[in-house]
Amino acid sequence: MRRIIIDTDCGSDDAVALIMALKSKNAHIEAITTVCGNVPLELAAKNALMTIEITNAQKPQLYIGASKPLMRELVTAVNVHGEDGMGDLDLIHPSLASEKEHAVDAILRIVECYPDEIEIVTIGPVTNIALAIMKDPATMKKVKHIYSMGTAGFGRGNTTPVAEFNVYVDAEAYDIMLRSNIPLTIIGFDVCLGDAALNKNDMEMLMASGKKEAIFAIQCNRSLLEYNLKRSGEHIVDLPDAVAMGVVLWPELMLDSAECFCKACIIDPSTYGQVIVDDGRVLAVSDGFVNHVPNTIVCKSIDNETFKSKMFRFLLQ
Ligand SMILES: [Ca+2]
Repeated sequence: MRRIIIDTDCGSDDAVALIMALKSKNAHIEAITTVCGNVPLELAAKNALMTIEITNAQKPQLYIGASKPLMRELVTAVNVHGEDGMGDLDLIHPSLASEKEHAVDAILRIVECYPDEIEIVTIGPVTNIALAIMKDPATMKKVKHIYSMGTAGFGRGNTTPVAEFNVYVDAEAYDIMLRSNIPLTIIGFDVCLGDAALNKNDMEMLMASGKKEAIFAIQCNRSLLEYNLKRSGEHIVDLPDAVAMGVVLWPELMLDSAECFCKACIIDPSTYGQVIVDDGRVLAVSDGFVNHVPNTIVCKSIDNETFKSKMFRFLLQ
């Protein structure tokens, strides 16, 4: 049985990813830890607790982590996911409660308990991960693998022309994670679009199913749908965190990947949060990996059809 910790800034696409993970029969969710990002910290915890409560599956404990990025003020995405991060439908009245222990301490304790077994899935800014690395780098060396939904991958940013949201919120933290030498797989925003997104037919099918988790997954993404309709006229809900969780739960979804040297830009405001993804190719004045060692595996494409059918099976169980 795999042992997984999920670190989330629980907005609406995080909720779908959590439902998938909680329902997995092959992964034991050792803890859910929360971080500020899509929404402020308090709402991230409420939204995650709500999702645990509504999902008829594993009920892991929840630990609250960082309330602000390492060096900057918090930038949220409430314009995308709603003021409450879950479509502003007043869905949030969890009766479950969080644990007292800080998320960073919980991560370190659990990793120490299961050395070289813990896989961490980050579906928000990685402030908690960076804090854990700074607090106890020796323990964090015992993390088996980190899967990160973050960066624009080989595509364009979604928050600035070059930066993806999770990195943009706390690029210093991402920089620390990239330099940590913990085995890392990145699922970038570029592979979460197109046919990986829910279309109108998918949403109608899930809503008509009468299944609680499926309806919740669509309802909580209402603001995201409206944002996409307004921005591009497309009736779609993109679920980057669910795609990343799919790659974690079903590795065969990743059709193509590359070992890369990734570097977070943290100095210049115009490139803040950009992650340079160097796949080692020799360019005019770039010499491939001669001066660098690859520090990540970056996902290049996924099997969208299989992802969606597996996700639907979990939502409709
Ligand atoms: Ca997220």
